[in-house]
Amino acid sequence: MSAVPQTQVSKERQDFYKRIDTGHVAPLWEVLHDLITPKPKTPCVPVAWKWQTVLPWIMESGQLITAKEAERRVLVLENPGLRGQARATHSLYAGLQLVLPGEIAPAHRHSQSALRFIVSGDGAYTAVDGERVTMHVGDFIITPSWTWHDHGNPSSEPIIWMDVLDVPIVELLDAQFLERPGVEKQTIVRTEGESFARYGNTMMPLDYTPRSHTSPLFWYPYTRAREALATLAASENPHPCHGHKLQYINPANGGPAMPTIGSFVQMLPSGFKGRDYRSTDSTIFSCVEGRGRVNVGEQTIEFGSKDTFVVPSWMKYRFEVEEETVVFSASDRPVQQALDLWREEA
Ligand code: 1HN
Repeated sequence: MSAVPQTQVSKERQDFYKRIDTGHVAPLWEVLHDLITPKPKTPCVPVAWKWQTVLPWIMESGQLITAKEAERRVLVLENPGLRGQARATHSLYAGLQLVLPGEIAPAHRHSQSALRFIVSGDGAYTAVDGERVTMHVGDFIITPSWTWHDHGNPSSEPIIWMDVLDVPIVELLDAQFLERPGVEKQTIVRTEGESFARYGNTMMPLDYTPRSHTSPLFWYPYTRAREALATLAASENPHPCHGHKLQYINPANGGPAMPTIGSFVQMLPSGFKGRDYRSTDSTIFSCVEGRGRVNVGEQTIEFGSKDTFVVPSWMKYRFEVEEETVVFSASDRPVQQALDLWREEA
């Protein structure tokens, strides 16, 4: 087996390749070195989207198209290494969605799973399978695969959140489905807060039987996450790479909130100088509070509240902050772990 690039290709071999090409057949040895590499070879590159840069564009989009006409008024965060593919990383889609006061983003459902991480605004809602939840900055909300969802903003201020979807994963598997009900808003069949009461208090209904791998809890309020991080920061030593870091889970099985997207929140205490870390899951970060720097490979990304940035697969990175900083993140880690592919190195 020769896994080195074939430089001089003889006339005899070229003729052979041409003949087999007509039958849709190709020689592996010409491409093997590119297919199986000693370490991850991702097209994804480190990148940051600064809030001060994107906010004016998001607000401008609000003048150009309504949420209804757009179906979803979102500016896609495209990784510079993946332009034109609507991807923030090789496996995940990310975008910033705007819903203006009085607007509705109409109901639909799709096989792709989505998360919403609220960046700016207060008092808009999303409805998931017949239950509304009011959104606040820092809240983590999931829209599981094939659940009806619509968004509305009865508040007096614009709301902006980050969407992360497993679009590229579902596309790879050719398992896309989308349905529109033909009505703008789904029928609300549950009281706001019902799911949280049932699944969000370290208790479960006695007769709970899982219908999927996804969490039955769809709203993870920032107040709870913030409180947990503050308590940890006061009681444990920070992890040398991650500070104080927690993952959002499915309370029914302890696994990730969604089977395709892992989601995390971490507090970096003031003066934190993290050690180098890398893992095979390219990760999308959104800074909630504070500010700092992340050194990724040769680059230094300065970030502050509401900025988004990406760390690609297997690139060493480390955090440094002067003030206490909270960062949300999402990646394809659950997929890699389910397939025994995930690796990390601290
Ligand atoms: C979608 O359904 C939403 O429901 C947002 O808010 C972004 C990006 C790609 C495909 C579907 C939403 C999306 C999306």
